[in-house]
Amino acid sequence: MKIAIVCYPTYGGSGVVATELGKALAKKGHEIHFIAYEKPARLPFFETNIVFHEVSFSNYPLFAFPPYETALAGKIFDVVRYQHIDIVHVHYAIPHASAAYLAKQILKTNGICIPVVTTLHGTDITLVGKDVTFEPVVTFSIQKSDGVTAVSESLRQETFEHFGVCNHIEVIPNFIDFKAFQKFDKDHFKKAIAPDDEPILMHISNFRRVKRIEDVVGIFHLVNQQKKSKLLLVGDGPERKRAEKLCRELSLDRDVRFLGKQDAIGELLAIADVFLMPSEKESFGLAALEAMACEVPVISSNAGGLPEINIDGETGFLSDVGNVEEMAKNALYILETKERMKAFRKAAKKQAKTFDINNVLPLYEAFYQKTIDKVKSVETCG
Ligand code: GMT
Repeated sequence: MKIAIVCYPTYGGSGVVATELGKALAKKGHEIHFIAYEKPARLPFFETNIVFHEVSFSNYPLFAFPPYETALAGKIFDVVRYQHIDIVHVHYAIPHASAAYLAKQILKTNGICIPVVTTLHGTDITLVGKDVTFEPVVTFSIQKSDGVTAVSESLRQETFEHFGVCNHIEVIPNFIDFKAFQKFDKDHFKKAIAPDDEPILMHISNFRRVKRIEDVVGIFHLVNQQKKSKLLLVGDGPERKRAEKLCRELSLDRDVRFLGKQDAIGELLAIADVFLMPSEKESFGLAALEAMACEVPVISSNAGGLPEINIDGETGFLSDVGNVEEMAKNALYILETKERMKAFRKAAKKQAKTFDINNVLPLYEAFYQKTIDKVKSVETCG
């Protein structure tokens, strides 16, 4: 199949899922065309069967806001028409789904029927998409997509509850590539961070408000009072400054390290003992799954799709959003004995295995084929 994938080029979330999906499909022989405003972070310099198309345009002084959606629709049109694409798959509804709809209509006037699949990822539904300005456009473009997928059952339900859509939404969960995420041997690195063999707690995110970084610091503060530990914070974003200030106020700066944006996530997770994800909202929690694949138990909130990944009392623990005391208590419980730690690590990996990319990839391929067949049977173009 020739597949155009529209995504954000960012370090985490939907951009990572889209890139890893495209890379895996390319390895299976599909021809993948990425469309984004920058080369996606996890896209290598060159890979067989992969082409990157940058959405770029010269701005004009009249535009206070560059018309990105129009430029994207134009780029989708161009790629589909001249690369003879079979299906367009957009990740994150805003503004990708509506841009794809516009491109689809233009292509129709050129005699080309292009099927469009939209994957809903999280904040496009649970946060940004609910904004009164975006809501009607999100609803419309979901309804007009030929196929819609959501990354968790929770997100699917929330889409039905908050948007007046009645189309079928297929749940295709996020996935993990065990070649990149497994427990690598990084003992020298662990020693450098925790010379006295202190447990290492880790958090990885884009440091947005929704991630509740202050809770991450709060949990660590309580754990550290009982058991000398280290906290590694990976990623960057708007809340980092506040978190740094909080660490200074709590005199934690010697035990907390901010590592900023990192590429080798699997290698960092190799030295972690507990992963923290106390998010306010989390449609899936890909970073938690990556941690589990690296045998790191997860202390998380019970928001959104997290209970679909993290099994309470087995692969880690779930608590109500904001219950920092309970989260700290649970982290200490896991860390209490080597045997307990081992059991949680084993269960985390076992659960992560159910999201192996080799199980999830065929679900996408089948969904593409079903969508192509549906469009062929109902639309007449050219
Ligand atoms: O808000 C983010 O963390 C980024 C966002 C995205 O779409 O880029 O992440 C969402 O998609 C991820 C991949 O499907 C999910 O693992 C995250 O849970 C989800 N984030 C939220 O729901 C907050």
